[in-house]
Amino acid sequence: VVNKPVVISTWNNLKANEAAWEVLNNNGTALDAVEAGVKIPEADPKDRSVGYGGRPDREGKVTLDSCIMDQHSNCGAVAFLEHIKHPISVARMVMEKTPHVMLAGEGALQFALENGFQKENLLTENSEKDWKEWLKTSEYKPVINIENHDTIGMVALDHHGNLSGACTTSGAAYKIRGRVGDSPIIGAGLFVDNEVGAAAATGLGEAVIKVAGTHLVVEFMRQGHSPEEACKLAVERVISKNPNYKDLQVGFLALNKFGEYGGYCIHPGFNCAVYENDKNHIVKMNSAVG
Ligand code: SD4
Repeated sequence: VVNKPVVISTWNNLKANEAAWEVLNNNGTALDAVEAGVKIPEADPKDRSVGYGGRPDREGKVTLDSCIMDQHSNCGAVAFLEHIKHPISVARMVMEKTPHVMLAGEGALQFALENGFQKENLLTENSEKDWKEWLKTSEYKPVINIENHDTIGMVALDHHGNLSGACTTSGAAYKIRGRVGDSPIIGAGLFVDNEVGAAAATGLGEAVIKVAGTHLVVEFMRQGHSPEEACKLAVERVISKNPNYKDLQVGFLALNKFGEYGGYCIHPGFNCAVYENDKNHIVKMNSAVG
């Protein structure tokens, strides 16, 4: 069986999809594809929610959360990692070179440095300027504003019929130092089961963690639901467990074994970038509210 590859990622990450597609098109693995894909926004200073250029915590420090999962259910993650431009590659190294799944904070940094990653300053002038502006009021409230969400979650299906996924973010802007969101947590920000499908989440991480969001999406697909239905059911679960759901955004995307995909969100405004049949395009996802 020759499978048609598909890549889907959160928000407007067409360029990330291109990098992933190049890997898939050359008969590469979904694992290599998702790593190559999410490295694009990680290195882009204009992407203010991922890697280099990401918005800092309330103390002005950029801290990163990432995870990766392959078709064998191997997974690796880093949380609260500083100074490393490509946390996804550190997460992959944790998966492949250690007996562990997750490394956090200083230990994650030490591991990265010992394995050839360079220490870099990730706070750009623009992000520093915005942070100083924010300090004037120091008001922290989660916003449903679309611009504040461009974490990348990406899942892919390769020619071999295998699924993998990656998720990487600088997390919530101006968060309390040490805060870890859903993005590096397997089953929350990302989940892959090669027998069924894969899912990624974006939005307010705390709301996603509460329902083990992406694991839930994959389990709904296992029960026979389409990717969009599975995401919708998971969004309804988020809503039922968060009385303040009107003040927060969560979006899920999903891809099943057959290459079918879909997504769903609480508020309008969540879209995904999909690369399929040599076409890279933006797909608007349906929402529960409005
Ligand atoms: C977090 N889920 O750290 C991430 C943020 C996000 O688009 O997705 N932003 O809670």
